[in-house]
Amino acid sequence: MDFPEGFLWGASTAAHQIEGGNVNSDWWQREWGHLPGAPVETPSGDAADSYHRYPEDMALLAGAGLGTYRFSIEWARIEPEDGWISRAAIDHYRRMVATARELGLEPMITLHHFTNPVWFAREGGWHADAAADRFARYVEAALPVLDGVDLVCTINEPNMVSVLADPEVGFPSIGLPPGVPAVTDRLVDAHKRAVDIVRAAGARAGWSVATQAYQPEPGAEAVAAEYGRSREDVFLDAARGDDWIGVQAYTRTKIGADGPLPIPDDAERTLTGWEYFPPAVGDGIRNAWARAAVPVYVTENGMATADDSRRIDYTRGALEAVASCIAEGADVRGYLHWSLLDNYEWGSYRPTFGLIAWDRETFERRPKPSLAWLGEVARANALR
Ligand code: IFM
Repeated sequence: MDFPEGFLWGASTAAHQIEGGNVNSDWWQREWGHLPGAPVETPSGDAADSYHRYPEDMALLAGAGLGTYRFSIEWARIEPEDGWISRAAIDHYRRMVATARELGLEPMITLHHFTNPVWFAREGGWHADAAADRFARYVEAALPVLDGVDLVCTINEPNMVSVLADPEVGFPSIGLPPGVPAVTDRLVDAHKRAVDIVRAAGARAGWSVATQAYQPEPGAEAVAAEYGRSREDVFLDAARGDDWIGVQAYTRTKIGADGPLPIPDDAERTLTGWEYFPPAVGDGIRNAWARAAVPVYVTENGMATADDSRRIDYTRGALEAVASCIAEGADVRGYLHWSLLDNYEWGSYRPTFGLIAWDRETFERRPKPSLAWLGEVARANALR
């Protein structure tokens, strides 16, 4: 199974999940009970200390044979107070881009990955009328980081951001709450404004959507279509005219006459409680390609497991689905695995998604066999 020439291979991360010490973000403040929200099992703390150790992390990625690193820059570090821009934080992320380039990695930058500055949250977060203005101002301020960067993701999983705009909502293991319509509209507006800003700076802009593979039981087609509309399709439709769309797929959700169905008892589950279903990425690509009709990048895909050989099985299955979509005519241009490192899974460190583990005391990196395996696939640009 050969992949198209120029296909991008890599891995993704998000700042709050690996950097550590992201004290000015709303998530940190929630983790410690300083902002309202559902209690977490473990606060993020130092995370993987990738804020300091990113050169080593990037070197491991590049050394394995993977060519693209998607990472996010942290709004709460760049603009820790309303209207005040930290030049040091901008310089930090510029150094990350430079380091990626020195290592031969293509950096893909995400501008927003779930977390907001505390001051933004206190203003009402994405519920506030001024939210899109505030975000546009931040994107303008972050432009020096994007110098020479080709692919920029404005907002990661806006469908999850809309759901998480209600701080009491946690990540469900089945289905998804419908999101907040006014927040969804504001996110679309913020995205479109960010696309204009990013494009004017010379990069290609898109956003990445959590695709859930809503699969109807016979007779439940209309229910599934309605279920997916506000939770996924509205965000894919909004990507029409963008430079690309990101698909982030992990599992499927079966939909019956009354909505999402429980995962059967005999189905294999991952450490997040999701059904093991590698072809989910194919459903996501097909829906994204049909609706957005722009080049598709798989910007996240992977599995939380302590069994790394199962991670390889999962990824092989997912790549077979990617290859099928390409054979069917979808313009898929890259595959970025979630995640480069075991990371903070929004409340706990238990679900391990990483190609690389690390010691919780010393931060010593321990690459897993799956990193070398995916690197070999990337070098061959083929699945053998
Ligand atoms: O860890 C998350 C990531 O932040 C967004 N996409 C899904 C991943 C796994 O839950």
